Amino acid sequence: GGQGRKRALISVSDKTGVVEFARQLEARGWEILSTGGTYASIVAAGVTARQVSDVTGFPEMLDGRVKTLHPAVHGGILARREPGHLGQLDTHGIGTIDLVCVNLYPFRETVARGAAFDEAIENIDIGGPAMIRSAAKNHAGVLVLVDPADYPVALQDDVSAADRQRLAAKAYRHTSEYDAAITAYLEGSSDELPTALPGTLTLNLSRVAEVRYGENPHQPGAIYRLGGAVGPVIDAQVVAGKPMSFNNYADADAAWALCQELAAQETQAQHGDPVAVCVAVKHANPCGVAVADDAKTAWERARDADTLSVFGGVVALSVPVTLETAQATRGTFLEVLIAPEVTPEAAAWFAEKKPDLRVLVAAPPQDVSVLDVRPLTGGFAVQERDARPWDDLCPEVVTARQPTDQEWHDLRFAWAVVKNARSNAVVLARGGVTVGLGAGAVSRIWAAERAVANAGERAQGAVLTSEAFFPFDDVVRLAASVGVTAILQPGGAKRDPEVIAACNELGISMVFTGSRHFRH
Ligand code: 93A
Repeated sequence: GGQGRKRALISVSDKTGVVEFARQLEARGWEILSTGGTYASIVAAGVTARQVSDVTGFPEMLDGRVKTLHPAVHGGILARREPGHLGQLDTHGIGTIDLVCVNLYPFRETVARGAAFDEAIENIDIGGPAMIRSAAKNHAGVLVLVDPADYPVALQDDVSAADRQRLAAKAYRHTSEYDAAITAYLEGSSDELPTALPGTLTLNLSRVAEVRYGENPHQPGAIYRLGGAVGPVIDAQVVAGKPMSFNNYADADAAWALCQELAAQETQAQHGDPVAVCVAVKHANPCGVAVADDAKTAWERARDADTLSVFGGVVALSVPVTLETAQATRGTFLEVLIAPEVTPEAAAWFAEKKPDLRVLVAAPPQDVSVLDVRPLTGGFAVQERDARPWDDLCPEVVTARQPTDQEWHDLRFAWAVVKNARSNAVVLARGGVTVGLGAGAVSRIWAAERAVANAGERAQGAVLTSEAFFPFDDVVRLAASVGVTAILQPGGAKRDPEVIAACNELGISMVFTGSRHFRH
């Protein structure tokens, strides 16, 4: 029976801290069961242990594919700690297992170092996840450990029910992420294994800049750096103008991110010919975006896209700002201008003519993984930033009419803009310039109405993009009534057939991307 010594089963690929942990368990009177490699390491360090094969009565088989998949193991883990189940264990001579310490074959690591298919498959752990899931199911009676960081918890005299449940939840997260990595590999997206977010984020924050106040004068604020990261805006060089404000940082970051994304996309679309992209942002939303052959034209087009909203805006340019471009900003009140370079003449002109304008030279690009963090009272919601490029999509034309080449170009341009606007968002664009934007609307038709009103006459021949699907055909009908000729949206709504039928009836092209881009 299992009523005597407590028993721990230890089977780990990552052997970090395991010897010390086993030693501590032994000192506390635990019996230790272990699989081949783990057994060898802990016994070599002088800790007493028993082989699992000794308990199952079976040797490890099939090159290790079957080591722990046995009733003597799973019975010992899964039995409820009550007479009925314990009696059955006794009948079969099975002892309870009260602690399961397992981490899995290094599948991700094996794939990441470019191993061959067969080796990747061999690194799919079966017995490990089975034990983890068994122990997590029976966490009322069994401790489950999948992370060396949790070993100390298990050495406490009494582990609380809340801690047991937390460890169980962590265990299922561990196995589900493991399966997600295998799924991604087998689906053929091996170079994009989901870099899952860790269970605990250690945030090393250091203050990089002071601001007078936060979003409003009554709110204290400051700017922090995460770890040792270098950011294009937080580390930008301010070559002219007043100190940056809290809102300036936020808007400049948004403007720069979209500007860089579009510049990369448009340069590729032009087969490597350099292009100039200009993004004007107001309150974190793009208000005018344009691509052109040179900086001055890009700026003028972005400005003229919405002459009203650009007032007090934050502007990013993807190419160096020369005196000529600087002078073209005369007559427009701007808060911030950010570019990869500002010539000395341009900087001098700004300093003299627009002393309040903050002129920033963005810090050179760094390979920083960008987490998207939203404040929650008492914490944060954290996700990877939506950095999906156009090439990731499989756009599908769902209408009789195909978009023209120019429309395709505009759809792709407007797609980059709409996914960088607050949901619900609709963007109208034509000839590489946004002509109407509706962002941050609480219904899709309102976003579309805003964009169409913005565009006025310019909607004629424009394309329309939406970051999420159309629940009804109303946006299509509105778009057609003002002369829009092509629409791009994720698709996937219940009424897609009605939406497509409306396009066909009205002679509009529609492209489905299959990819939603909420940004709240
Ligand atoms: O090949 S398995 O899926 N079959 C099993 O029965 C099994 N039991 C434990 N892999 C199995 N394990 C895994 O072996 C554990 O998850 C752990 O990662 C590894 C430890 O093996 P060793 O102790 O021999 O180094």
